[in-house]
Amino acid sequence: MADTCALLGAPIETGASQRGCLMGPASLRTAGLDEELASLGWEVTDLGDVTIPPQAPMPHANPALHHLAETSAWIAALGARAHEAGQVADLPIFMGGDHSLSAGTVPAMARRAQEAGKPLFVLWLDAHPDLHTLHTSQSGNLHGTPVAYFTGQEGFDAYPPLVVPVDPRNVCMMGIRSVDAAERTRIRDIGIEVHDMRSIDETGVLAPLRAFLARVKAAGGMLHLSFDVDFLEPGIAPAVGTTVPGGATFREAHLIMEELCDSDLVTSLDLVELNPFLDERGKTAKLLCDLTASLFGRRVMDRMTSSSF
Ligand code: 5AB
Ligand code: MN
Ligand code: MN
Ligand code: MN
Repeated sequence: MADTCALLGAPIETGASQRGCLMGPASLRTAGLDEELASLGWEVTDLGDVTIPPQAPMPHANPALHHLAETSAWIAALGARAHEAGQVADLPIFMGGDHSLSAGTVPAMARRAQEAGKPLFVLWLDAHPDLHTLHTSQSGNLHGTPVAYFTGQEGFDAYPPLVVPVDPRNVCMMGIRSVDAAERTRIRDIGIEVHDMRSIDETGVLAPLRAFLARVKAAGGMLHLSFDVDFLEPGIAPAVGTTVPGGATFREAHLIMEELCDSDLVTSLDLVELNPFLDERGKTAKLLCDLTASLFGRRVMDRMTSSSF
């Protein structure tokens, strides 16, 4: 397992429908994320929070879009800082902030992988596929757009130019249970691997996860994990603005993290959509810390045999 990690705060909330995600990085720090990872033997560096200057409004053909100028500026600023974080640490952790931040972090990690001569794979744990372009979003909430952007779809003239796109066939989504019509069409057209909650009910999380990890390993790829709080069942993770019933359970989520840890393939992480304004006595922030600890090597018992990896 890699042994240096960096924390980078991305207090962006302009992509979400509700305010509060800007407190996400502070809440994760308060929950003790850095101490937790240090106790597992990681060398942890906190790089602080990214900021942007005030922006003038940016008009767009889709009048529904909210905060386009700010969100685009966040994406540009995060792209640069995320790439730097990926230079100083084996495993940078991007603490959100709403999910539009992945339009900055994922292309930065694709650039980092390209520099290492490797392809980037993305595991997307979310209730939503976040596959809108600026033209198809009906809500106008830009946290619904990052996957369409970083896979190089058209319709993003107002976002920073995309330097290294991610091959949509290298993206695997799990936990999906709320898909808009335009997103449904796009999933089919561009060939993203999607395991919706029905298929998780049928197969469990391990079989599709192991098949995807085998693909990453065979390609010699780097793996970015993007973890949206709404992947989880709302009862165990209430601190998110876009709850959808029927999410992953406590054990399903931990099992994914434990298996990812054993695979030793994860090279960067987004923790997104945590809205501490909606939390219950820090419950969601603590759960995110515990899940991250499982990914970084915390285990209840040592195992005599490792899994398939
Ligand atoms: B999240 C919805 N598809 O476009 C839209 O939380 C939801 O980052 C987007 O996954 C959810 O507004 C974005 C209805
Ligand atoms: Mn999302
Ligand atoms: Mn979501
Ligand atoms: Mn959300």
